[in-house]
This record gives sequence, structure tokens and C-alpha cells, in this order.
Amino acid sequence: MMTTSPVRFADKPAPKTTAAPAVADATDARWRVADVEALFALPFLDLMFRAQEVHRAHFKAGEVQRSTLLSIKTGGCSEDCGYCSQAARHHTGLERERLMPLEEVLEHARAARAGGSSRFCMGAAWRSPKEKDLAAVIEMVREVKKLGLETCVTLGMLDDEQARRLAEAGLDYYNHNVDTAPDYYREIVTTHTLQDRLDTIEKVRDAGINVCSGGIVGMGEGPAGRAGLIAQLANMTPPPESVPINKLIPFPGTPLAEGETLDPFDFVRSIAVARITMPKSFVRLSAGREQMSDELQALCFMAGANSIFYGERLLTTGNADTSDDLRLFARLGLISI
Ligand code: SAM
Ligand code: DTB
Ligand code: SF4
Repeated sequence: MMTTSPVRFADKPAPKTTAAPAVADATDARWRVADVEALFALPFLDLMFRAQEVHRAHFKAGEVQRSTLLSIKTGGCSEDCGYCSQAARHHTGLERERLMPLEEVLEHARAARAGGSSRFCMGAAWRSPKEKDLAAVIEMVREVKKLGLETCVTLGMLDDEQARRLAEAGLDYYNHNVDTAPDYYREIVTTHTLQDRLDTIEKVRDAGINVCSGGIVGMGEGPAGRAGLIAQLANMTPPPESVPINKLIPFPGTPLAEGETLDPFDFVRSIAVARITMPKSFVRLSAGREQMSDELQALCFMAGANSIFYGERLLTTGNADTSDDLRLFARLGLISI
């Protein structure tokens, strides 16, 4: 599977649309975890070069999609995801809230549209939605779509009928992350299984909704764990249209609050490997951006990230300031799409 791309030297400018063909055309091939680990082990500059080649063969370099996130139902979740501030059993000091009323959601959506976001993502801290709640979310999807925004929701596990109804409402994307490597999943979550997550992703796919699925790095998984996560996503047929790569935000009161910190270059490597193995997917530089320097974010864009969460908040914590983002886009000549 893994081939070495020819190294080009700087005496001649590289032709505009060259890619390492065996890698760029590997969309439908299976990635062995060992091959993905080998990508992680490449010297940083070689990895970045290959990621750039693949990125430029499939996307316009510098174009970055922006999604705005809103927590429509915060806290009090029955699940035990070790990273999450919203699990009822973790003592994070977060107040459990009720489902946000439609009009308040629409105010946020209008502001997101005015700010230039193209997609509005609504997140709820549920294991799975109850009937009354789903009906309310369906109404939100319909109304947000009328504003001309793409819609995404993340509501936990779905059954076939729920996925069908969301599709019928015109939902564009469903976010459901696999979060970590298969071998590591039970270290992080015990109240549901990875198979439960995969079943929901399949139902979403079958209903005709675009899949948004990614994971978190920096949970102590190590390079093998990161390779396992990315191989798992890349081997989906097809891979998710949207792949959020989150850097763990360590919340005091969660089991993962005190873990060792990730080398920032390993975060960049994760983006680059996602780009190489999922050439046609949007790779989103997701949680953790608030703590990243402009230079680190620039490396992530060079590694092939072409989507961000844009807006002052993620779900329960802050995001990079929009004014800083606009300045960074201008400094780097990035174009939002
Ligand atoms: N309850 C739904 C679910 O689990 O799919 C939706 C909300 S859940 C908070 C969405 C995703 O946010 C998780 O799958 C995880 O990838 C990400 N996330 C949550 N807490 C995080 C943290 N502390 N750091 C980084 N990413 C986090
Ligand atoms: C995703 O992969 N990241 C977003 C979104 N999907 C729902 C959530 C990030 C949450 C970060 C921690 C918080 O705000 O609670
Ligand atoms: Fe958090 Fe979602 Fe897990 Fe609930 S299911 S604890 S909201 S990540």
C-alpha cells in the first residue's frame, strides 16, 4: 500500500498538479495499520511534502471551510466518555441545561451566517435522542436550512427511523466520532461500544446523510493508537466526507485531565496522515485551536487541514477568537469557502 513518492529537489519548480500517484489514487484501498504507522514515522518534512501533494491534487490549496458549533443541549449525559466535560458522572462543575428553544438557536445561526460560516453544527449531550427531542431538533434543522446554511447535528446514537427522519428534514451532515483506535476505545468509554458508534454511522450513511467522523488525539494513545484511529476512518467505504481531528482539551474533573501533553508536531502529523489517507475528505482542525499559536495552525493548514470550527465557542469551552482567525486568514492568504 505505501509507496515512496519521488523526492523533488529545488533546482526545478515542481509541476503544478503532480501528486504521488499511488497514494493519491488510494481512495478505495484498505490501509493497513502498519502502513499508517509508517506514514507517522516518516521524517516530518517528508510527511508534510506528501500531504501537500495529496492535498493539492484534490483541493485548492488555501481554501478553508468554516463551520460554527452550538451546544443545543448541554451537560448531564449518561455516558462515561473519559474526555468529556458533559458526562453527568464527571465533576466538572458544568450545569445541566435543557434543550435550547428554537428561536435562540436561530439567533445563533443568523449570527453564524452573518459571520461567514457555511455550516451550522448543533450538538447535544445525549446517549441517543428521545422522540420529543428529536422532533424539536428536526424543526431546528428545517429552519436553519431556510437561512441558507448547511446543517450538521451530533445527537448520539440513532436508529434507522431517526436517521431517515433527519435525512427527510434535509440534514446535510451527521457528526459521530469514532474518537480513538479500536484497541483503545474501552480505555476511554465503557457505557457504549465502538460497534455501537459504527452502527450509527452506517445508519446515517444508509439514510443518505453525509458522514462527519473523526477523533481526538492526545489521550495517551501513542503513535500506534493514532495510526489505528486514522486507519479505521480511512477504511470506511467511503471515508467520512468530513473528518474532525480534535486535540484533547483536558477538563479538570474528567479522568483524562492529568494525562501527558502531546508534542504539537504529533498533532500536525495526525492531520497530515489523515490528509494522505483520506484525500477527498475535508479534514477539520477542530478542538484545541484556542491554545495553538498562529504558526502551529499554519503548519496544520500546510499538512492538509481545510476546515475549522469558527466562532467564539465550541460546546462547553472557548474557541479561537474570530478576530484572530480573520487576521490569521489574511496573513496566510487563506480563503474561506
Ligand atoms: N453526545 C454526542 C456524541 O458523543 O457524539 C455529541 C457530543 S460529543 C461532545 C462530540 C465530540 O466532541 C466527541 O465525540 C469528541 O470527539 C469531541 N470532544 C468532546 N470533548 C472533548 C475534549 N475534551 N477534547 C476534545 N474533543 C472533545
Ligand atoms: C467534533 O469532532 N468536535 C466538536 C464537534 N465534533 C461536536 C466538539 C468539540 C468539543 C470540545 C470540548 C467542548 O467544547 O466541550
Ligand atoms: Fe460527552 Fe457525547 Fe460521551 Fe455524552 S456521549 S459523555 S456528550 S462525548
